[in-house]
Amino acid sequence: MTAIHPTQALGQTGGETIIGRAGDFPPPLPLLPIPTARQLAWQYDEIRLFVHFGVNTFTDREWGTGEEDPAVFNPTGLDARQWVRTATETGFGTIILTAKHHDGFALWPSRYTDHSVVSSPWNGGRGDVVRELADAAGAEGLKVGLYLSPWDMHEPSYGDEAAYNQFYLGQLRELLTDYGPLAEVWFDGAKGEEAKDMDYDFDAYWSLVRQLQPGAVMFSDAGPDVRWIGNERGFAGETNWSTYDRTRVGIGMHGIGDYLNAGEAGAPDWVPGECDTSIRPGWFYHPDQAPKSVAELLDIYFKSVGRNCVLLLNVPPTPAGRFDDRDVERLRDLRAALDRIFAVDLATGAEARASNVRGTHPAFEAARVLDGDLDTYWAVDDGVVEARLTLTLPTTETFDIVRLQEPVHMGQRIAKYRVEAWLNDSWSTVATGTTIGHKKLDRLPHQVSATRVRLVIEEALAEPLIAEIGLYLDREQAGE
Ligand code: FUL
Repeated sequence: MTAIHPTQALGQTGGETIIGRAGDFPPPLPLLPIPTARQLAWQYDEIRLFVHFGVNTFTDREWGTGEEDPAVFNPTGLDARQWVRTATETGFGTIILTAKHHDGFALWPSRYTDHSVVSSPWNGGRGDVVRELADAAGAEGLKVGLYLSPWDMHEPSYGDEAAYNQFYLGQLRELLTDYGPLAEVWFDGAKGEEAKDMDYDFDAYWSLVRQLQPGAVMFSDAGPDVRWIGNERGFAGETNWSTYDRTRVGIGMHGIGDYLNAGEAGAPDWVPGECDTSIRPGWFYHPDQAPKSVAELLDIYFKSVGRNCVLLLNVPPTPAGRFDDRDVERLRDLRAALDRIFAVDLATGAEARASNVRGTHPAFEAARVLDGDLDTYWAVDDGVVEARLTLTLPTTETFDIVRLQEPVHMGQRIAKYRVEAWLNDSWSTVATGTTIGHKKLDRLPHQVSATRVRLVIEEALAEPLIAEIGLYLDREQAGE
């Protein structure tokens, strides 16, 4: 059977919406590299919760020494269910625990060391924090991730490459096999100046994770699945490509912060950024520290999730083993603020028209940016890179936030855009930007009241695709 171009079949010439068989016109080619299924699941989580807990919680330190007496680890009211409830209530999809930090103290009863919960008075040496978390999270449908520090100040074999790598792989296998499915494994790159010189066998570590937990993304400076964003403030670059060249980075390498922060356009590896930061100044709990304000946390959200990243926000349990009430309150307030800001999408009900629609086909029409579905998108004809999409709102609306989303399952494409509003009989630029990726949130310096808003794509690595556009008013910022 001869394929008929749907435009011919439907006698369509203009950019109007047409009724046709969506399957007749295939999607454009993806722009490689594209994310794996586990990377997409990670990206759609948007926010993950980090938990730093261990001997440092009891010694009031950020980095331990490796010489801590395990007896210091004695939480009086450890309540992993409270961590999990807080996470689910406030919108986190995954919780990641430091199963072992640099001091080497294992929060689970590892067979390969007695520097662990078995030597602590907690639960008479029969406790297992990783188990408590896995059970509590499993009951609530929250995903779990684990952090196993390669740098280990306690382990005597550290410095002997073969022996330590075997030890580390032994511990890693325990975590990968004994606690159910893991969504993320965190490989930290920190190593003290005084630490013995040795190379970690990351190829072996990563291969073991793939073999035993194929659904887990692995985090490090060098990926392989998600990369450190280059700072601990939680800020991605304004330009943030999910692609970079893994051969240009090494774990713990100095001088790569800017590269990690921005990624690289057109680079060969899909390794999107994760923004890790803490709700408090430290990663571990310190009684004299306080949580950041909602305004600070919102700023972090807009500069992480709103810049094509996943935000990994740390909340440190107290020595009792619970989240501090002030931190829980702050997370609830953050959730309430986000819900308030994004409750009403002012673009709802708008009419969408584009300068070009792929094959003038409904599957790719402009209105796809308003259908709430990240899998569908507005697309242009092959060879078209510059394009415009105009939204005519049902009535004049006032907004100060613009949400743009690319369907990243097709690759990341857009390199430069502007958003314009029809004001006083002409188009005025209200926002400019470079990359978009999974989600770009532009906070406008002023409120804009307009009936027509348009997105102008100025540069793209391939035909641009847009999955979603939204407009919001942050009433609090607006002083209402
Ligand atoms: C760093 C570590 O040295 C900090 O203690 C913390 O765990 C942070 C998330 O990563 O590299």
